[in-house]
Amino acid sequence: MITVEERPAGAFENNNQKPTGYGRMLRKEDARFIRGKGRYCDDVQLPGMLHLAILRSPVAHARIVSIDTTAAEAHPKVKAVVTGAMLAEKGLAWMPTLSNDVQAVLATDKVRFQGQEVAFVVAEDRYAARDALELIDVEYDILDPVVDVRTALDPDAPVIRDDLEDKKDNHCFDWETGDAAATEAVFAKADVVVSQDIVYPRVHPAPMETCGSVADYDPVDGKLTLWSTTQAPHAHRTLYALVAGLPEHKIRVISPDVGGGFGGKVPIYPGYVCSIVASLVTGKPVKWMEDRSENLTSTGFARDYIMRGEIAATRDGKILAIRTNVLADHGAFNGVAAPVKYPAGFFGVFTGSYDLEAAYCKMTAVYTNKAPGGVAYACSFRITEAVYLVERIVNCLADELDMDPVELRLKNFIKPEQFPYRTKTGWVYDSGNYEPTMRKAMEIAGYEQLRREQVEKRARGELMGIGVSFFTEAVGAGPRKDMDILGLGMADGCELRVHPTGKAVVRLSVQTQGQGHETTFAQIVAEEIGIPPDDIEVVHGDTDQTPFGLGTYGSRSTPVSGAAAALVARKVRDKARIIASGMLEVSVADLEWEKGSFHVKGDPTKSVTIQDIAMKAHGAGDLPEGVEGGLEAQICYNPENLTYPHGAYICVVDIDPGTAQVKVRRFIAVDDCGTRINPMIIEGQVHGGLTDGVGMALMEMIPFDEGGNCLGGSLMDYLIPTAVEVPDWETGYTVTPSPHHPIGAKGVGESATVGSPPAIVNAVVDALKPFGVRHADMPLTPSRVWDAMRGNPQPPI
Ligand code: MCN
Ligand code: CUN
Repeated sequence: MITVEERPAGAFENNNQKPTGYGRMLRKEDARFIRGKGRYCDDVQLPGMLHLAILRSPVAHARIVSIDTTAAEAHPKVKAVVTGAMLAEKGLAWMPTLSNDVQAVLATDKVRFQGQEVAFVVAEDRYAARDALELIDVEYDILDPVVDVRTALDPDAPVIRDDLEDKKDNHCFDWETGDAAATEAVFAKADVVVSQDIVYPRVHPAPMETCGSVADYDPVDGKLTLWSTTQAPHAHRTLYALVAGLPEHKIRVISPDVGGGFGGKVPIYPGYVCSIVASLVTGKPVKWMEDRSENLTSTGFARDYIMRGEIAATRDGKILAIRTNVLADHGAFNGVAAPVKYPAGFFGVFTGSYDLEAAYCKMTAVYTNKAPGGVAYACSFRITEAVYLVERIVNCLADELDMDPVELRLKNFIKPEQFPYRTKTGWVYDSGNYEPTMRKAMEIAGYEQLRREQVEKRARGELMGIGVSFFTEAVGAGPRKDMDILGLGMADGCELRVHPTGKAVVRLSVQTQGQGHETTFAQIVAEEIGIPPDDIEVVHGDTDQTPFGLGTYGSRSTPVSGAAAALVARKVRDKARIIASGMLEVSVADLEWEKGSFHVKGDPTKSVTIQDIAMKAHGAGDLPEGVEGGLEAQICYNPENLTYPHGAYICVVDIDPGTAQVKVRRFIAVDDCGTRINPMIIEGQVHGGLTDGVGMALMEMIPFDEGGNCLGGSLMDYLIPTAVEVPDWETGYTVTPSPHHPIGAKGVGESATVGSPPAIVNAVVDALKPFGVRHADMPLTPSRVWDAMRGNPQPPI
């Protein structure tokens, strides 16, 4: 990998040493992962554990006439067979989703998507459970499916959600933001208006580990322990308390090592609830683990937006307004989109990084007979779609004005002195300094040289394209006054205990799925308190062991929990200072902190280390008056605002004119996530996100046939990128700290997934300019690029 970056000040004491705070440091958790010692949900084995398999609907839309479970029940290894009707008797057939919708745990009346949960079998082993599924006889009365989102609202379209009272059509929700009239007025006076239909196809997070759970209900003490592949253990626990009616303190949710989440493990899936029910019914621990095709066909999908983007500008390239109309496919149930007040997630930041006069968005979300959509997938809650829209439409404008796409962006960026910047849709960007980030990307890319190379290649008939994108994200949901999930405010707790020997344990409410929290959170605490990161244990993913908080998604861990970790460490340091003043017999004001120790001002020889203080705090002997023993603190952090990282991406592609195959030759990513805790982990996050972007731009899409059959149910049909399809990433960075975050850090986990697809598509469209191509939709597979070259770029849906 090629990395262009200076070493941040203070990152290393010297090259051979580990950082005592921020800086490059190998991931602590990797010691167990690379030795095969990770402990995932499927590794949980309990005595007497049974196995659960789910019978799924083979059709997209049908009334359930009857279910006969007799043969399955007679299977010698089967312990229980449960249907929706049986759950309905206990009031458990439906569950609330995290987006204020309801979803069937097991279908009772109708099935609403192919792959929907219809019944489950609990058996002695996984194979018997699967075999017994085939013995269940379900009679379906097939109904017409609603597959095409464009016709879902037609008056004669079958109503999918007739379970909802008064539901007469397939409307999921309507949402608008910005000022329609003001935007119309600006459009009316603009010299240039460009509009473009843009599709963001349905894709799947496809994590390496599928979803699953092990439920263990102990009828004696009434306690339920649930190991589950969740990104948000505390929020899930509260929901289980609400759904199952179990007291919350008797539920323990453990999210062990998670093999990738990417947003797909935020929702509560029926399977989790089924395993709980199964354990309640059998009195035994019960494991449910999806197979790959179940994961690909029935867990949450992402994107699926059909957007019309319109942009108004002056002839000399001042962008005046952006308007968009979106048709959103949410599938049969609205799983999770974002905090409850934001039905369309944070799509509201579709105004991008530009200073506009007006903006307006109207969205119509509909139900279709597909698996629940709207799930977050490395998206910062729909910012992926917003960034794609604005970065494509700005490129279309550059085309129309015959202006260089970088020049157009530079001309319209929000200026550094305008921050905090309130967008025309009401978001307040905390900080940003866009031009240096853009210039850095151009410098790494050798932008001018690339353009010259392109001219030469074009003259020879070669297809080379250069694509640019610039994004601003909104991550770190969010201020609890504005944001909640089912009434739970989006704050996060953190606890820090320093043991007598000076080693520490920090307990988080967020849950890593590969982001390296066990390392970076130790580094945050280390930076504040001077205990080496290796001496700080990070505990997370267990509701019995960690304070309440809403979990990891929307790149919120660093913005919210990271802030909590820094502040809790400062609290401990404040206490340590008082104890140190007693030890050194000076007043608190006469002490100076130098990472890891306090010394008397003017006399560095008189000092005590944090380890000395920890022993003193727990030891015999007097402490300063009013100081309780121990060295620990806890906090619940409620962010003041979101953080707004940004980045400039440049992609270079070559297209084979004979096969229409796109090759990403170079990709330059300059990210600004404020203060950088561990640059190596940040780069890893960026590399992963860029790879995701290549997948979405060039190969990934989950299509459905007319009958509503999912055509992307295996990794043979749903292509995901490998090392072969991606270039050596070239990364760089700038640092614009967040003014309201205690250490100035912004999130970065989703930045590259958000920012890369438009850069790649812009590059492909740029390469196809000689064919008069103005736009082509993802995924830009060879056949779609071939069609584009022949002037026939049809939308993928
Ligand atoms: N980091 C840092 N300095 C910063 C910002 C972040 O060193 N200024 C570090 C963090 O401390 C953390 C990592 O980078 O170790 C990502 O931090 P952050 O941006 O806060 O994101 P989260 O930890 O909240 O992770 C969530 C984000 C999301 S929403 C998706 S989706 C995604 C992603 O992370 N899923 C992932 N990255 C993933 N990476 C892996 N391996 N697996 C997933 O499922
Ligand atoms: Cu948008 S996917 Mo991540 O928020 O878990």
